[in-house]
Amino acid sequence: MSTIADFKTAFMPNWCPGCGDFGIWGSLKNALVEKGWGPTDFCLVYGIGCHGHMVNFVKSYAIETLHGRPIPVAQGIRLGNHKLPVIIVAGDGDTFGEGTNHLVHIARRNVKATMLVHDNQVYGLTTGQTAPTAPKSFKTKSTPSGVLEEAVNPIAIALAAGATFVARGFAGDIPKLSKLILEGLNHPGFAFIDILQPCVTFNHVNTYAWYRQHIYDLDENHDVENRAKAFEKALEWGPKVPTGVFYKVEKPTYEEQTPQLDVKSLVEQDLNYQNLESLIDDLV
Ligand SMILES: Cc1ncc(C[n+]2csc(CCOP(=O)(O)OP(=O)(O)O)c2C)c(N)n1
Ligand code: SF4
Ligand SMILES: [Mg+2]
Repeated sequence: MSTIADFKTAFMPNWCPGCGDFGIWGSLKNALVEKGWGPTDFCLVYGIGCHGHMVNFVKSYAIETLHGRPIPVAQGIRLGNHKLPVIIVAGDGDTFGEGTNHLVHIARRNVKATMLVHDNQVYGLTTGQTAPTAPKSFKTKSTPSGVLEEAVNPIAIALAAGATFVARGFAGDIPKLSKLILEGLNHPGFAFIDILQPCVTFNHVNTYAWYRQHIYDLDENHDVENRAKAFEKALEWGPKVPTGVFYKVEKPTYEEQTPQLDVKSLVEQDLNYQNLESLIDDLV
């Protein structure tokens, strides 16, 4: 059993007042408490961005990686110690700019990890440039005449790549987001959660008010095992923006299919008996 206080650090968040990151921070801690995990029961892997500052505000095993690279680090942790649950906290820049390829591969491998994408449509930390999730025509300091490209569709990319749990949450609804994150933590495979996160400083289009007017919950009639239906819902964006679980199926994980991890995790294995001399001889 744990309590919210167990995750307290010496630092208070330095996000802009009203930032959607606060909602994700609170929801994650709620989900961890509900799951019954304490700070040493899992590892948080962060990218670089405003979201990554959370490394200072949640007490746990954690690593703040490079911009775009939290996914490969998380996969490395899983292969080294697949008994340690991993949660990836990434930005939309992290995930769909420099790190896009990694998302495709972790999804098709079905590595057991829960991924929370802080989707604010901008590069918050570097002061508001356009992210690949920004809508066409969106004006920022890096696109003063408006974005020329179409926005990437995080849900459709995760589905196409083969993610076994694909969901969208909203940072402005902490009770629902806490539940969704818990569902992601409980999923026995790769769980991708795109979280609509208002950036109150640099995104004056997708505000809390905008989301509240446009989002709706996928209802209980939505068949979460129907991938085609999930794609259909993924393409809805505009007057209506669906939130909730789009897709959820169970498949063997990468770790389960790796024979070297059958008996023990790599960190538990004794490396002394390995004689690598002949291998080295072959290479020299
Ligand atoms: C390899 C590398 N490339 C670029 C940067 C510069 N950089 C730091 S944060 C950032 C963008 C962050 O945007 P996002 O991932 O959306 O996170 P947010 O700040 O919006 O939470 C960039 C481009 C960096 N630190 N390292
Ligand atoms: S710049 Fe945006 S994302 Fe970063 S802390 Fe401020 S409101 Fe949040
Ligand atoms: Mg961002």
